[in-house]
Amino acid sequence: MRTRLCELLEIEHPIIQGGMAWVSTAELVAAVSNAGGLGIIGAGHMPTDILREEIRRTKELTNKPFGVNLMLLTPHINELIEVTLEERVPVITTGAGNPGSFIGRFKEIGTKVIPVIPSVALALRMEKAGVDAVIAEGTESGGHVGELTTMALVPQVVDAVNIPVIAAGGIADGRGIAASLALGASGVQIGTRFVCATECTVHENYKQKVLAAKDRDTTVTGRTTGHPARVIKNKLSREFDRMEKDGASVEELEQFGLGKLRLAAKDGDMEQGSVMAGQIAGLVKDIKPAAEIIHEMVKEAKDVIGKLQEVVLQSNPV
Ligand code: TUI
Repeated sequence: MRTRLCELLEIEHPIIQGGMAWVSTAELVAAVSNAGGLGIIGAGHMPTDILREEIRRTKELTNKPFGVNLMLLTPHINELIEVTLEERVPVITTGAGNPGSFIGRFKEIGTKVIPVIPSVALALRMEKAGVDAVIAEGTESGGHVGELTTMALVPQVVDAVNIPVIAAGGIADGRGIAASLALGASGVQIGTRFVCATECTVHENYKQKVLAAKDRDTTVTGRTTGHPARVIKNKLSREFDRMEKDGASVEELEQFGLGKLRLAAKDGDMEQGSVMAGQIAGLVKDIKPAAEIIHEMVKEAKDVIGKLQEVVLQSNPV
């Protein structure tokens, strides 16, 4: 299954592992890249020296391309950008903002730049600014989310731009990959499924919470802050809802949210921590090595596309 995205990124399968702060560290990233996908370190609010270590550890564990996700709401984002430039990371993805001001510096050293975009307007601006591809991420995703669904966003972005489009949000198996290709995407970004990869170093409680989640178990908190995030419902999300209903200020809500993702991902606190996951969590049923996840998804996608071709061949000519 080779697409334009595989040529661009020099990878075997058109599958990017979503960069997840506190969740996607060197072990998972290298496992995904070694299996022919593109692993991505989630920089999040990481201290700069830790990000450098993660990058170097990834380089030790794989000689395949990999990436770093830069979360643009991070207070020390400029320092994280410098480290990523110094380490000459092959690919960067960006989230939660517009990377316009620093695209050129990465392009100059040959780093591929792939922003997450929640709308056609931003996709067009990014294409003009010279990015290599865009990730069209629907509101089904875990973490920081936009308004549009993957099903509505992807084909509209595909029609608007001439660069490869990567579909994200609500994809966790081969059916999702086949559907994304049908919408015109050149590849997919998958986060939640990889939380339950053997190599993922997130706290075991987090993996179990994703495994136990059913279809309606996620919710979006923080809409009033302008930075809505999809999480698995728990004590923290109910408390957040209550504060928002009671008219808490943006500052109060942001202060309350500080450190909560780390609390879930590192300390395993499933009640007071922020357990970010996508709506597709209900489809994740087991923990297995990243390579198995990838190979099964690719096989399933090919089978699904084959079956669809049979449906077409068996139907009467119109
Ligand atoms: O970034 C993500 N997912 C994330 S970030 C995160 S950590 C976090 N910290 C504090 C508050 C909220 C989250 C957990 N998960 N996904 C990529 C993404 N980017 N989704 C939506 C967007 C986005 C939104 C607006 C990208 C660009 C954008 O542009 C606005 C503008 O500046 O024009």
